[in-house]
Amino acid sequence: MANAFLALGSNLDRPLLQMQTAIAALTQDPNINISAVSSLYQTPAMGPPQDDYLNAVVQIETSYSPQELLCACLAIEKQQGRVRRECWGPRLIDIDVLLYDNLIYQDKTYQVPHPGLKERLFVLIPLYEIAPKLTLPDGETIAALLQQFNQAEKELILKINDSILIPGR
Ligand code: PH2
Ligand code: MG
Ligand code: MG
Repeated sequence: MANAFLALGSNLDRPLLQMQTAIAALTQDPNINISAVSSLYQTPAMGPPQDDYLNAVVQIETSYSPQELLCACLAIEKQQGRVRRECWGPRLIDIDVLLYDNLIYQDKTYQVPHPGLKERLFVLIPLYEIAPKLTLPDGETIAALLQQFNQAEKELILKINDSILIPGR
């Protein structure tokens, strides 16, 4: 079993429902066990002007290989009706593999750790919430990365509910 972290994001067509549906789909997958779900955050869009996003991070245990895990995430996106339009444009649901154990991997279409992880407060803040002691494969800690942002930037990442995403609550 591997320990992995996924980032979820949505800013189209009832984002809360999209986030809940994605978590339900992950729960249904026999090769994935959810071990932690962060709070839900409302975050300003990075990229072209568009609606705010909902973001969250999920920790899982999985018997999937890194490649299989990516395929499973893309399949859930597709099942929810995601159509890929402009790069960084609005999206129904985005499920990104952030980390997979201490793996460092890169090919043409897939990079672990996720290449945007260190620069994105909408990932770092929910990740820190569920894994405050986490160290990246390169030895950097999430806590140290977070210290590089100022308070004003952090305040834009709004925690909107503590447990709304946890199935059954
Ligand atoms: N995802 C993007 C582009 N911009 N902005 C926010 N706030 N949250 C996201 O998840 C996000 C984004 C590309 O994946
Ligand atoms: Mg993605
Ligand atoms: Mg993404």
